[in-house]
Amino acid sequence: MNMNLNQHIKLSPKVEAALKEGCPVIALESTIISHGMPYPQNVETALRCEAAARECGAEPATIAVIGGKLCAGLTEEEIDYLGREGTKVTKASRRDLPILVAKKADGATTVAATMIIAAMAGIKIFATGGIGGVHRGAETTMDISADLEELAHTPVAVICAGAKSILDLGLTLEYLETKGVPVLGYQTKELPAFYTPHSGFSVDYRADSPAEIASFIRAQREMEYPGGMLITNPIPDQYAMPADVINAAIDRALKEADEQHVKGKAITPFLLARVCELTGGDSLASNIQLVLNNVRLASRIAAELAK
Ligand code: PSU
Ligand code: MN
Repeated sequence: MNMNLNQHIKLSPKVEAALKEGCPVIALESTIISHGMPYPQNVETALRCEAAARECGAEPATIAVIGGKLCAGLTEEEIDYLGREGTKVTKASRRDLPILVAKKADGATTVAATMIIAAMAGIKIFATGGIGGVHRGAETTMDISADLEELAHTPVAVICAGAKSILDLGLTLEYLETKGVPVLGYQTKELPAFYTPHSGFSVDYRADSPAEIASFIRAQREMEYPGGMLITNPIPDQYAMPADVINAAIDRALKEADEQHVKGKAITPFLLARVCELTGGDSLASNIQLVLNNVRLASRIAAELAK
């Protein structure tokens, strides 16, 4: 790590020790805490994710920008602060990191920004809920998440539950194909749609075990590919939402966003909050379970990679 970069990065003692010893470490994002879930479930979920990673033998590195430092591994107080502040914290994607560093400010990192900091810290595996993608209507709005570009450039494997149908799933897959990002399904050939295991779209490859996924990641690293990989892990059936209920809520939320002219970085948080309200919290319960499920898979992949 060069000195210029080093001064901006702060690893928690546990993350630093685990990395030094070659023990499994997984990254976790923080926009999901500040902008993805309401308080206090956001903080509870973030702490449960950390505990789940440790139970599976991986050290969790929750990532955020605090006081201008690119942090991998947060204290409970820092997680609580991000959760309480909620959308008052800057939602930080790739473009925001240099500004937050210079201003010594705080930011909750999206999938893109979390990947960047994870790569700087030497963390190869990252678990989250859902990634950003190509929005519906992107052919006129050009609203395509920076998360997709990051997957094309940054060597971190992201475990998610697919993408929500607030996005155009077909165009999201096309974009990833153009950018050369492998998209895997864990024990399935179908792209999961976040709240439900089914989208009707196919992924590129099915992988049946954490060891097999680790072998794909290892090959990608050995070939010195610059980009990452997307591993999609379906929500367990017992926690899935009925498709008609969730689709009705998403359609209504999209219509409201359009009527209220919600744009840019505000749109994903707006849709997530509305879907949660419209389903009376049922979607939040599903969201929490699928994130935990992804953390467990990511930890097992990290353990295989550490062998
Ligand atoms: N999808 C979710 N929950 C989330 C997000 C997406 O189901 O919390 C967050 C992630 O941090 C993701 C970001 O990286 O939203 C994408 O935002 P945008 O579409 O503005 O790039
Ligand atoms: Mn966007």
